[in-house]
Amino acid sequence: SKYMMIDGMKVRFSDEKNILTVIRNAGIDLPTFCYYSDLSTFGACRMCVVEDQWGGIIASCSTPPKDKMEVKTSTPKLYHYRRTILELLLASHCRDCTVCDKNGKCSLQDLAYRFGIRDIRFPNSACQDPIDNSSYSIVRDPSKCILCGDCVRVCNEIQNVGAIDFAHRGSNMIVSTAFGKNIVDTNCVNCGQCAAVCPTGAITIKKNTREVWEEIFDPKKRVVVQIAPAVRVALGEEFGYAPGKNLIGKITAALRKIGFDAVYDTSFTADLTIMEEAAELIKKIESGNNEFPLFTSCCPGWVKYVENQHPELMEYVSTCKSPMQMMGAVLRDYYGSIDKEDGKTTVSVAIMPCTAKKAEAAREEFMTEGRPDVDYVITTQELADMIKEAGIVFNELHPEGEDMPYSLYSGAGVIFGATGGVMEAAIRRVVEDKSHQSLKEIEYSGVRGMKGIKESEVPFGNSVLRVAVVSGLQNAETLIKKLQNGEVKYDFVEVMACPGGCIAGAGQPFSHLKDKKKRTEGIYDVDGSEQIKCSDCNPAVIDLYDNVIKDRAHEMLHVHYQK
Ligand code: HC1
Ligand code: SF4
Repeated sequence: SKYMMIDGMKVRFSDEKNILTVIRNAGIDLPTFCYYSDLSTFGACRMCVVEDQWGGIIASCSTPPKDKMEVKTSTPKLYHYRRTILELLLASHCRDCTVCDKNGKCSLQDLAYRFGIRDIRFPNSACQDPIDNSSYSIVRDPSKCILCGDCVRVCNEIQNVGAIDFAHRGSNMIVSTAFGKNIVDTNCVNCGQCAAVCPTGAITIKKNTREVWEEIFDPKKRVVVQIAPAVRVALGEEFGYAPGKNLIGKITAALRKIGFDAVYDTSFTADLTIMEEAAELIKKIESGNNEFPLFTSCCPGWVKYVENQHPELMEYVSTCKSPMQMMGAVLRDYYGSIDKEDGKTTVSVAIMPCTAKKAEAAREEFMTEGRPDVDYVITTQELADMIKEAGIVFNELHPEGEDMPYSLYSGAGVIFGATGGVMEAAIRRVVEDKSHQSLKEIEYSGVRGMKGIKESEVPFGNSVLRVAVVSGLQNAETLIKKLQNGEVKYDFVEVMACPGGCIAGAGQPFSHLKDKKKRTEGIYDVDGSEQIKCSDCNPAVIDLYDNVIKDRAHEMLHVHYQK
């Protein structure tokens, strides 16, 4: 077998694509700013340099391993080289770390500390371009950009959006939108994946915690909150728990301590979504209008993408509101009369793994009498911030149950948080046989797993239901191309903008692929121990239809996007 000599140590390798991976596998934490295994290799930051046996300096991220190759990772030359890079980066960087949104989670700050940088030999030349605060989801601060290009590559390669790119040359180079427009005026879909990979504070997630605190402090307000499926298996990472640990009980306790008046579960309205979406699917199939599939509509990044790049497909996107917006509508309806009685105003907050949900909540279509149905969306990370700010010792909280009636969910509702979950939930709804055996067959039909594009066929009446599941908008684009040139045909397609689905949303704690897999397992474990497996068996859903929605399903649960 092949091996390399790393710092005099024999390290075997097989098909690793670069020596950086071999070195990291050997337990050496070589620093990088611009390397992500699922993006193309850029080789710009030069932090991962190593010395070869002839004293040459090479970037380990862009050098493939060769048999019997010798490298050193820590030499006087490398020590000075890396420190100089850091000093140069810090010289062109706004350094107001104490009030930076990325304070404590910034790779540049971490490495400056790790390498003991205390003074900088070069004058400060940070970019003076203004902060772009125009988006509901992300904030761009060019003075914090180190030109690693991670955001540019994620936006292009993973999302096929290309809202941001390098502009100008040489020392004037910046990351910018086309024509320097505000990000809100571009085709950005608000997925936040650029902020998730940004190593510094150059692109961060827009925070709404200050507004939520003010509402909680206001005695005339009743502040109710809904919590998305994916949040429960990731929030713990901010408090030392392993990824995938379901902490819904502790989260509920924390939300009550923070001062929320009622806690509801978006998994409940995920069940409601399935009821409506399955009905829509069956109606579409029966109508014979089957050239294009029905597409899911719960991911606002995807909806925006269709509006921007494929308006011709908009008519095939389900008219169902997302579970978050369905809950928004249900809660407005429920608290409307209560507000009249006690003179309080109900404020509706949602905790989501997602940054695009902030933009979704602000859409015109989700306003009732000039007010958004969901007033504020905060991310998993922002909730962790609020818990810390309040001084709550999260790990010592005793689990509590959420509030009835809008918190009872089936396993189908909760698996929405993982890629393929909406599809699996819908299949459970439409199959006649809901036995354990049948549900297991659906589980193994190919809808689960982290693959970017999945296909499956399940028995449906006298025929089959042809389905596909995609995550990552580049994958969605690939599928759309195939559909449009007739290569493939489906009845129903689930699309989530973030690779891996909501568990990998940009609002979650920063994660690698292995963490995402653990969160996915965590979500399926919740489903595994639920007694109710199918949305149509959820008694709270049945009750809501019978006693509240009645003939108002169309106005309460559906939307017509009018860009
Ligand atoms: Fe999702 Fe959804 S599953 S979109 O991934 O349909 O954000 O978790 O809340 O609305 O339920 C996100 C997660 C979430 C909605 C549901
Ligand atoms: Fe691109 Fe998503 Fe960032 Fe918008 S939020 S710039 S679409 S990566």
